[in-house]
Amino acid sequence: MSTSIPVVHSEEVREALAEGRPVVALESNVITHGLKYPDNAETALKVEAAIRESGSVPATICVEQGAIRVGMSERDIERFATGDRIPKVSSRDLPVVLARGGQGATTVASSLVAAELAGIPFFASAGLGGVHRGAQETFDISSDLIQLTRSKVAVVCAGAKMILDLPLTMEYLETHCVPVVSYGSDDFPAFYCASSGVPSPHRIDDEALLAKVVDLHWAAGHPGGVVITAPPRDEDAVDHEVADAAIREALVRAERDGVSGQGLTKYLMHAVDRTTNGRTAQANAAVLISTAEVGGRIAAAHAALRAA
Ligand code: PSU
Ligand code: MN
Repeated sequence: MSTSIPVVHSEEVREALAEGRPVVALESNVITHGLKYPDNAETALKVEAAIRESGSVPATICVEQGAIRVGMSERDIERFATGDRIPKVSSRDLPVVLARGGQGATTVASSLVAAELAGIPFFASAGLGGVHRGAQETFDISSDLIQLTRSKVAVVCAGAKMILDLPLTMEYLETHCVPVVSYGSDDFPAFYCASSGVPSPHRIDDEALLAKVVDLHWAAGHPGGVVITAPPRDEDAVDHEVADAAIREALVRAERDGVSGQGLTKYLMHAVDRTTNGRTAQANAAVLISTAEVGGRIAAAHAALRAA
């Protein structure tokens, strides 16, 4: 007997997909490991509201009782936001957590696996994981990037997290044939900041054209995704020098404390939040909402394109 992955859609998401209405998938690791309570729960609900206002249906993803759940309820989100022992589940952890019948919060990488299995072609997040600074020595490259080469899901985000080496992250995406197209700016954004200083290979400000890019990439036979960036809004962005100084300090602290591996991203993000007195956490929450809104609009344009 062949094994299939248990995927449980919420009723709202199942109906939307059956009717060809646009759906945007979302990760849950940002709820459990990104923002702190109650900002995590409040932001997750605002992200869902922004997607609804843009004409799409949100589908926040998690693992519970050995199944991938696609579409968390408000109560599920509150449970995850307050639970302190919910593990981070990336792609490679997924079969282990599912086999054990466990629970987990999905990263970008495992959410892409889940979105493709669930039949959702769009995913939104504030920032991708990527090539960590010093990866030449540590080999620390987020499996978010590898999964982007394997799952047919378009990712709308404010670039990659600024704690990373963004030029190397861009090189990785180029080497692995992942299209990067920027919406609303000429440069690849840096999560907290509008620009990483790296120019984006393409800029398209038209949602319908972006939807066409996504389908043409897949029509060409590519097995992976497309990265569509949207910068943080001016009023949400953090000053580049302030963010950069806080990141450098966090990197020194991480090395001193011997932090590496799967806990590093969370450690660095929280250290930066403390140094900036919460200014970066605030930007993180705001950019989650603004990218979700853009993602919802592009997903809606994509659904209209497919229905035409
Ligand atoms: N910590 C945060 N915010 C996040 C993440 C961790 O403060 O958003 C996440 C995302 O879920 C992303 C993952 O997919 O970290 C990448 O982790 P890593 O670099 O270990 O692959
Ligand atoms: Mn890593």
